[in-house]
Amino acid sequence: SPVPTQSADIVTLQAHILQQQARHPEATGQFSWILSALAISAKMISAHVRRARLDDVLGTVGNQNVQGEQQQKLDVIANEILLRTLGGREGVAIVASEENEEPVILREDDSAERKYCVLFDPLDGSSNLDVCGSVGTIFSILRKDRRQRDARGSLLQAGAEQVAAGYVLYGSSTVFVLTIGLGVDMFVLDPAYGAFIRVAQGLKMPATNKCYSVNEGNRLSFPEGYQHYLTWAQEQGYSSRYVGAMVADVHRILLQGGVFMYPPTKKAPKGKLRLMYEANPMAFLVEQAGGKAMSGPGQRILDVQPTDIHQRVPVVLGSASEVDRLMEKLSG
Ligand code: AHM
Ligand code: MG
Repeated sequence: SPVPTQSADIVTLQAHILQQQARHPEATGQFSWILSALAISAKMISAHVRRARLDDVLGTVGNQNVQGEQQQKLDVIANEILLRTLGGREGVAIVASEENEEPVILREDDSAERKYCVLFDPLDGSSNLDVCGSVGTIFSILRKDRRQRDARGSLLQAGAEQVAAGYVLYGSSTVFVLTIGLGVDMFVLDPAYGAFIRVAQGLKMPATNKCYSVNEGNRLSFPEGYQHYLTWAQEQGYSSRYVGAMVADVHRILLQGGVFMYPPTKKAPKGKLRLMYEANPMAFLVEQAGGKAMSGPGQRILDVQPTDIHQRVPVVLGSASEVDRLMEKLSG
């Protein structure tokens, strides 16, 4: 393809981060380094995801690959990539992963500089890998609370306190979606150049769309209000779309509108999704794109005060009008 002459129009994720940093003269660059660690992690995980099925067959029965190394599951690999890249960044005090029972304290917070906590779900929806389906990485960044000595204590902040959040979708393209509280920006990995290129700024989700995304196999065990909403939506001729990987399902809602939900079920009375690794970062993005994210009537996800870093919450998010309608059905 021809080399574009208007190269000033091409903005990479790195350039975008530097542009944002320049708008904050007081910034030390610590935060920018954290975002760049997430970007390189995304490229590394993407490279592994693209080879997942091949690495499987190239390894032998004893779970060893051709080099005779023990093969690891991709969730473990993704988790280690993030821990390693974030571990090298001065600004990160604590990391917490959906894959680790305990948060990892990287640095004591005794310097004058502000430190951050990074929470992530390294490979969300990883069962999709068996069928070459989409998977993702979700992350959330909080300021380290200096008053808290204990690591869990400094992490237990409501989602409204997030300074940044985003996800990486490993789909037909690798897409990086980010908010630092100034709208939502989207980048696509150019595999030829190895760079994330900005493709959209200030993303706004459509105000409405006749589409819902839910594991409908669980329908009979949803609270009644959800079932009423689904019946109503079907009568209106809504479409149903469900990948079973939150990143892919929320990405569709973000771009096309509609509603995504993971309601309480008999098996999972608080739903399946985790507040700090899945619900909060997605809620921040959705609100920044003009949508809504609720856990129940009157309960904004971002206002939920966490009591445990691994706690679960019911999730309803998407176009404001759809979320409102579902909340009305839930309140009876
Ligand atoms: P995981 O973190 O173990 O991968 O589980 C989270 C995933 C989400 O990506 C997805 O929305 C949900 O589980 C699907 O669950 P279900 O198979 O019950 O519909
Ligand atoms: Mg997950």
